[in-house]
Parts: sequence; structure tokens; C-alpha cells
Amino acid sequence: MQKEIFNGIVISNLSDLYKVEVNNAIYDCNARGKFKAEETSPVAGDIVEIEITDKEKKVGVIEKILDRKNYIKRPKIANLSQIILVVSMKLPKPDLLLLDKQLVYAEHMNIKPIICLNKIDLEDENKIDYIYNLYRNIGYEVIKTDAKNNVGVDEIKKYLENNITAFSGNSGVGKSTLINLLLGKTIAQEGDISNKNKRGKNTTTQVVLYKIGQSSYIADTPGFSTFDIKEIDKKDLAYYFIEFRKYIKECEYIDCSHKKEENCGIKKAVQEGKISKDRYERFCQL
Ligand SMILES: Nc1nc2c(ncn2[C@@H]2O[C@H](COP(=O)(O)OP(=O)(O)OP(=O)(O)O)[C@@H](O)[C@H]2O)c(=O)[nH]1
Ligand SMILES: [Mg+2]
Ligand SMILES: [Zn+2]
Repeated sequence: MQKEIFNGIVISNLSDLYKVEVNNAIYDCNARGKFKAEETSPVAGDIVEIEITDKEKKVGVIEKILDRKNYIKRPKIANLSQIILVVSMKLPKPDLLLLDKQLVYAEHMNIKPIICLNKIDLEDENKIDYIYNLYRNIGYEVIKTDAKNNVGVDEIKKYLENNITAFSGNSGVGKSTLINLLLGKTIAQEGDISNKNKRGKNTTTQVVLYKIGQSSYIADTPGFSTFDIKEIDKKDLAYYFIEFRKYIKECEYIDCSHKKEENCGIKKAVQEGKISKDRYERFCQL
């Protein structure tokens, strides 16, 4: 009998079990042993070829992983097209150092970042607008939301189409609340401490893709806030602060660290108000 091979997308993985969506149906799959040896086993977001072994019971075997657009190690996910970086305006207060760190990481990974300023109901408009304008002027998409009262959340929807989108941000910023609103059902726990383990960490450990519309997925990911930027070369950091880019060539020294040197294009741009002093300070911190 001829093999039945289909293309699908891995929507979750728990130890040896992969859930693969094929033509709107979910198949329980194992991966062929060969993947383990190659240490490139399938992860959520992977487009795979599966051999269907039991159509009735919806069981199959993953035969092949198609080329990945990108791959993130922690949490394990492939083909992420964008990350919504959720920043809470109050309770918890905005962590702009984390935001800048995540923007650097997204630029490095070539994943589109979108900034979501949440809990706008809790903060003064001028304080929100300062952050809003800062990142808008750099060129980023910024959305303001009050997830508690479902304000602004629809605006996120238009960005989701045909994409795999992950949400990232500190604990308590409102990621689960936003995801639940977007999906129109409760999948992610909106947390108080009781929903978490004793260390106060969210207990979600696996990446799951949730389908929204015909071809969009939202990734519920554990611990995206542990973004590791150590793999990024120090000298590339200024490049990933995207508004710094055009001033780098004005530095006198080719290996300028943009801190202590004379005739530094970036420091000059900061003095002239072309680069935000706050962003520059966070650059130095990173
Ligand atoms: N006032 C206000 N509260 C909000 C808003 N969005 C979320 N919250 C509340 O903030 C708390 C934390 O929200 P979650 O959605 O659980 O936050 P999270 O980002 O998923 O947190 P972790 O799962 O710990 O990473 C909940 O009590 C929400 O009801 C908002 O826009 N305004
Ligand atoms: Mg959550
Ligand atoms: Zn410089």
C-alpha cells in the first residue's frame, strides 16, 4: 500500500507526543527515531511531513521537518513570525530595560516585535504617551490596551493574520488575559499567585499553538521573559537599537563602544536629542 504523506504544523509537544494539525484535524504523532540522533527534533511551529498510520484514530508519524524560518531554543519554538511584547503601565510598573532587551533579541532573531502597552486604565495618559511616543518615533508598532475592560484588544487582531505570534513579558503584565480575549475562551490561566507554583512562577511548561481564524496561531509560551541575549555579540548591540544604526558610521573608531570614546556618532546624536537619553542609558546598561 502506498504511504499517505501530508504536510502539517506541530501545535504542541510533550515528551514523545506531538500534536500535528493537518487539514484542520489534529493527529497524535511520534517522531521517527532519526530526529533524536540529529538533535533537531520537531518543535511547536514546525511544518512537518507526517505519514498517517491510522486515519480513523488520527495517528501518524513525523517523517520530515521542513526548513525553518527561525528557531528559538528557550522556549522551543520554530517559525515564529512576530512577538507581542506586553508592557504593563502599572502593577507591575513598566520594565523598559526588559522591553529594550527583548527588542534587541527580536531584531537579532529577525522576528517582528509589536509593543503592547497594557493596563492603560491604571496610569495617567501623559505617562503612557511618553512611552508610546518614544517607541513610535523609533519606528515600532505600539498598541495601547486595557485588557481588563477589553479596550484596544481588537487592534491586536489585525496583526495576527497568517502569522505565528507569541506573547512575551513579565509575570502579571496581562498576557493570559489578552490571549483569552483574543481566542474568545479561557485557555491560559489568568493568574494570581495561587495559580502558580511556590516560586511564584507560572507552571506552564510546554509551548502550545492556538489557532485563531484560518491561518493564524497564537503561541502560549512559558518563560519568554528569560530571553537570553548573551549569544549576541557586544559590538552588534548598537545595531539592534534600530534608531542608533544610522549614527554608527559617524563614530571615529571602528570598534567604538559608544561609551567613553571621543567623536562618537551615537553620543553626539544623544546630545543633539536625536536619540532618546533613556534608550541610550539602557543600551549602556545592557
Ligand atoms: N487593571 C487592569 N488589570 C489587568 C489588565 N490586564 C490584566 N489585568 C490583571 O492583571 C493580572 C495579571 O494578568 P495575567 O493575564 O494573569 O498576566 P500574565 O502576563 O499572564 O502573567 P503570568 O502568567 O504570571 O506571566 C490579572 O489579575 C488580570 O485581571 C488591564 O488592562 N488592566
Ligand atoms: Mg499568564
Ligand atoms: Zn560610537
